[in-house]
Amino acid sequence: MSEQTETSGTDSGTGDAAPDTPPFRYSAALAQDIEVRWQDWWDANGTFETPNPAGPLGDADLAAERGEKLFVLDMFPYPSGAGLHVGHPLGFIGTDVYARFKRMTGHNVLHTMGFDAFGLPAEQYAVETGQHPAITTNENIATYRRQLRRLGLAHDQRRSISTTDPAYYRWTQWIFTQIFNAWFDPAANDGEGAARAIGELVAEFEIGARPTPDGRDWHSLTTEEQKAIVDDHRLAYVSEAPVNWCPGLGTVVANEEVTADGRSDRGNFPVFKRSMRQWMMRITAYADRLIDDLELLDWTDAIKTMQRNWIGRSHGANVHFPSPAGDITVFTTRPDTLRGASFIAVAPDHPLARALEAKDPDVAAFCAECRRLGTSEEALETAEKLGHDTGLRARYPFDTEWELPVYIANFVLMDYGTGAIFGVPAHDQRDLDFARKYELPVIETFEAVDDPRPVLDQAFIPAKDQTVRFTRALAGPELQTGNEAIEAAIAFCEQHGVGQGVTRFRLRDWGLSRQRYWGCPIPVVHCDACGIVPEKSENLPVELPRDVTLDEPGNPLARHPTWSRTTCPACGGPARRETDTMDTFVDSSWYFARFTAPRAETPTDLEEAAYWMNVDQYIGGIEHAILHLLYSRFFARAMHKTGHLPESAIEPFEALFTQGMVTHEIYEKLGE
Ligand code: ANZ
Ligand code: ZN
Repeated sequence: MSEQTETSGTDSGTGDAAPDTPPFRYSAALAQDIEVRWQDWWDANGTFETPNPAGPLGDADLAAERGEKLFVLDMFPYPSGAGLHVGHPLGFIGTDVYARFKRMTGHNVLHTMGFDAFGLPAEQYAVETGQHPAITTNENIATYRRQLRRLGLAHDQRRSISTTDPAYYRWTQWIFTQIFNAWFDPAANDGEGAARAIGELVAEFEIGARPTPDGRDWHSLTTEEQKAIVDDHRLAYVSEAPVNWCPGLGTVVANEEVTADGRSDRGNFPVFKRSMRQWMMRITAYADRLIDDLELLDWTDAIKTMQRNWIGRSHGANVHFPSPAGDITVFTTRPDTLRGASFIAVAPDHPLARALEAKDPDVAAFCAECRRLGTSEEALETAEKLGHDTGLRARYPFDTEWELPVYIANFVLMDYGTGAIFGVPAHDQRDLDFARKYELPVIETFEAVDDPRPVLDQAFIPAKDQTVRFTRALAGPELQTGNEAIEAAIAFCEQHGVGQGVTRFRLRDWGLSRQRYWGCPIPVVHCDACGIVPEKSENLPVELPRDVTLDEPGNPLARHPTWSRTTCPACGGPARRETDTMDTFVDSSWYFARFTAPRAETPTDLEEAAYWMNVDQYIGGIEHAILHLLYSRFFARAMHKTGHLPESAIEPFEALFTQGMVTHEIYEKLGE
């Protein structure tokens, strides 16, 4: 956006205008004069300040006089060095017009703008230029503020926050410690499941009301063993997890930050999958709720579908195939096709493949090739399907005579289901391609009722609610829908002790560790005596040190000479601070709640939050339609638990609109 005001030309309306120019022509200069004058007036008079019903920004009478509350929210921007881009005003002006209309027609409208200001670009800029990220960020925010003001947007400035402000991230850290001190009890809340305090879990173990994972008596365990069990339950926990590691940036990056050809969208450095120690949030505990509660929302079907697919709930069965190397357990959503199985395939990282790899150089070479080609879902979509016959034979669980070859296959993912499948070429296209390639039998288990025809190049995959004729049913009548047949097959497997019904999710826990400086510090310490201990709330925020070296690879916090040295909040002994910082998605998971009471000495003020929430209209980019919304929905549930959001706000965004993007094509059409 241009900051310049055009004052050239005969239209300028100032100075020695041509005699036939009217004195008050609405020229750029006159517009400038009027707008700036009013913008000054609005600022001086707090025209766009919106009263809370109580508290520091409170004015109960004024709030009542203005009318019904309305919360209009834009997705807050990352303040980049280039200033606002053309897409920002597209959304911001839309919400501003709407907010103004509502204000003029009797509503108390909350409309403000914050800055999602932690993150890699400022840090990369520091690496390149030596300018400290705090300086860059503050300059960029100042630019954005100036530009937003020039647009004349009616924002309540008093509520504007930056996620980099310690007064904000103090509460981001505090919420993190609450999540750390909680666990998910699936039995709570009449079997719906709910978060509970970690102390209650410990108490249940102590009195023997809850068995330990391996059944040993709680009191016979060492303190370390007890701690490990408790840590395994926490909603925020440390784990070894596969991550996108980007050596060029020296940090883990999110899936969204990786391009289709496996490079970082920032800097274009190669990205590798590797296992690393990571802080995680147990968002998967909420998978069912996060899917089911979508029903309540006034969002487009497209976005709901995106959320649903991302969470990816699959109902099916784990089925065990005996083999000389032990049982191979596969996950299937179509147990009704079991009688059409013609092979077993395991992932290259499956324990069975690993064991064979150590003994058999051919297997080792094949697995190495698979890893080289990449094992991400995206990479596998397009890659050629490759298999290696291990020579091992698995027994069909219902029939001692029938044996299936066991392959290692590149299209089987280790981190989905059990990392092993049974292949049914007749009813799965990928399995069919694989069977044709490796000359495996194609065995049909059902056919179309009206127009049965043999499977040749095209697998027969009817909708699950379509009735088909079973020619080789595992259980149930000849004519049944897929859904009926699946349920019958699960029951049959359970009766015969060869499998169990299970529900699986594609959703993974949220890995939030970043090995970078410009992020919110994870507020825990590591103590040799006590393990991982959250920082006391009176010691929050754990502030970033200012004096860091950004010109070498690696994590600037980890190499800071003194910052990580501290004392343990539990025992007072020497301890080390966590040097990972948080994914910026954490910062943006609750900013809207902070807007309701930006000066509260708690994350929010429940009274204000209850008045303002939910967000009545949220507007932003479709690129945030998955993770940002999912994480915010998770945080809202956590904040309800801690008493900082009302129960009605566990779905924080009532209505959502994605404004689309300004593209070159539109630009060209406008020019026509
Ligand atoms: C046998 C079968 C027969 C399958 C059939 C499908 C059709 P969704 O719906 O996405 O959950 N599968 C299971 N684990 C896998 C893994 N780790 N990597 C790759 N594929 C995997 O997909 C579930 C189906 O995907 C499962 O059901 C399994 O193939 C495959 F006619 O089992 B099915
Ligand atoms: Zn300690």
